[in-house]
Amino acid sequence: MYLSRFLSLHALWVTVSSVIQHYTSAWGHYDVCKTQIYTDEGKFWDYTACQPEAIDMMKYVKVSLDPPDITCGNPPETFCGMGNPYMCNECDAAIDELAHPPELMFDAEGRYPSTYWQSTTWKGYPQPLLVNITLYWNKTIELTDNIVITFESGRPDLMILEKSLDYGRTWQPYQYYATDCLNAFNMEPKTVRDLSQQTVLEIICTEEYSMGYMANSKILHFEIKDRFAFFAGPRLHNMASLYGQLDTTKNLRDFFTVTDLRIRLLRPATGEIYVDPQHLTRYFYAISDIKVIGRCKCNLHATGCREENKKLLCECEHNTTGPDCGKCKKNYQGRPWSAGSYLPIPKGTANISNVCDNELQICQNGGTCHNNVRCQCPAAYTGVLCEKRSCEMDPDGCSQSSAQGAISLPCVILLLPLIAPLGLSGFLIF
Ligand SMILES: *[C@@H]1O[C@H](CO)[C@@H](O)[C@H](O)[C@H]1NC(C)=O
Ligand SMILES: *[C@@H]1O[C@H](CO)[C@@H](O)[C@H](O)[C@H]1NC(C)=O
Ligand SMILES: *[C@@H]1O[C@H](CO)[C@@H](O)[C@H](O)[C@H]1NC(C)=O
Ligand SMILES: *[C@@H]1O[C@H](CO)[C@@H](O)[C@H](O)[C@H]1NC(C)=O
Ligand SMILES: [Ca+2]
Repeated sequence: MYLSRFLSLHALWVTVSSVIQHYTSAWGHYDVCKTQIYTDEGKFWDYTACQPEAIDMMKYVKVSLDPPDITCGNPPETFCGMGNPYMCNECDAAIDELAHPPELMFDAEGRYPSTYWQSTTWKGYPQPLLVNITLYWNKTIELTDNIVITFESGRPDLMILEKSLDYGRTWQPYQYYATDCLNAFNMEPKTVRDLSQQTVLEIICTEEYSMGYMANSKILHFEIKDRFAFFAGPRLHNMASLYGQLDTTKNLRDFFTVTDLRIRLLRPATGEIYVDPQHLTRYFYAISDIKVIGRCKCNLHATGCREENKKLLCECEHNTTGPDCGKCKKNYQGRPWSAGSYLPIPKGTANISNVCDNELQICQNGGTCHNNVRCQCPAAYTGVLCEKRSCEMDPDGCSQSSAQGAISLPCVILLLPLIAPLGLSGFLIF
C-alpha cells in the first residue's frame, strides 16, 4: 500500500521532472543569475549564466544618413509612380503630410497608408544614387530574429547590408542583395537555404529580394532564424544545441553580434533592365519600416538591460561591470574576467570567482587575504601571493632584510601579466 503510493508518487515526480527538463533543455534557463541551493551543509548561492530577453531594438536605435541631405523635400520635389510615370506626388519637408523624414522608418506601423522615409529622386543619373543608412546603438547587441526592411519604393536593385562590431570603426559586409549577383558583385547567387552548419558564416549575395516594384513583396530579410536553424532544428526546438555551439565557437557568436548596422543603397528599383532617362522622378528609395530584434550582450552576466541617458546598459551581476558586463567590479579582479557560459546545459555557469579568496587558500606561506585583492604577507615573504622569500628579491642575497609585506596594487588583474612570466600562473588555476 505504502509502496504503491510511493511508486505512483515517484512516477508522477519523474513525469513532472522530465517535463521540466524537456522544457529547460529546449530553451535553456538563462533568465536567472543565481539560485539558492539547500544542502546538508546549509544553503548557498549557485551562480548561473543569465541573459536579458530579446526586445525590439528599434526603440533604442539612432540613425544617420549619408549624404546627410539625401532625404527628399528640401527643396520640394515631385516624384512619380514606378508603374505609372504620370501618377505623381509631392515631397515637401516643410509640410507634415508631404514630408518623409528618417524617423518614419521607426514609428509604429500597421496604419494605412504607411509612413515612410524617402530619398530624393535619381536626378543625377547616370551617376549612381548612393545612400547609407547607419543604425547604431552604442551598445553591443545580439540579434535573435531576422532583420526585416520594408521598401515602399520597390526593393533596390543593388544593396549591401553591413555590420560593425566596434562602434562603427570597422565594417564588414553581412549580405549582398542584387537582381544579378554575378554581374553586380561577381558572386554566385545563393540563398540561406544553400548554406549548412559548416558554411553558415559565409557572406552571400542573394537575388531573392531584389525584384522591383512589380513584385508582390516589399520586404527584404537578413535571415537570422534560418541560420539558427542549422543548429537548433527547423522550428528552433533545440535551442540548447545552438547555445552549446555559440559557447564554443566565438566566430559564430560574433556573427550574430553587432554594435551598428549599415544599409548601403546602391541602385534603386528600376523595374526593368534599362533606366528611363525621361522619367527619373520614378527612381528613388523609400523605406517604411525596419525591424531589428535582439538582446543586449551582457556576456551572460545579466538578465536586465535598461536605458540610461539614452543609452542601453546591462544590469550586471556576478560582481561584473561595464556596459556589456565585460570586466570585474573594482576590487573583484581576483581571477581574470571571463564571460559566463551556456554550458553545462541547461543552467550554464557564471565563471566568476575571486583568486584572493580565503576559502581558496591562495595566499601562500601564511599570508592572509585582504579585501579580496591582495595578500598580506608575513615578514619573511613577499610576492603577490607571498610565494617568495623576501631575501630572494634582494641582489645581495639573504644577508640584508629588504622591505616586506604586501604589494598593494589596487587590483590583482594588473599583476597578472607580471605573474605569468614568472611561471606562477599555475597558482591562479584551480
Ligand atoms: C557609405 O559607407 C561606405 C562604407 O561602409 C563608404 O565607403 C561610403 O563612402 C559611404 N557613403 C556613401 C554615400 O556611400
Ligand atoms: C557610448 O557609450 C559610452 C559608455 O559606454 C559613453 O561613454 C559614450 O559617450 C557613448 N557615446 C555616444 C555617442 O553616445
Ligand atoms: C560577488 O561578491 C560577493 C561578495 O564578495 C561574494 O559573496 C559573491 O560570491 C560574489 N559572486 C560571485 C558570482 O563571484
Ligand atoms: C566557463 O565555464 C564553462 C563550463 O563550465 C567552461 O567550459 C569554460 O571553460 C569556462 N570558461 C572560462 C574562461 O573559465
Ligand atoms: Ca513607418
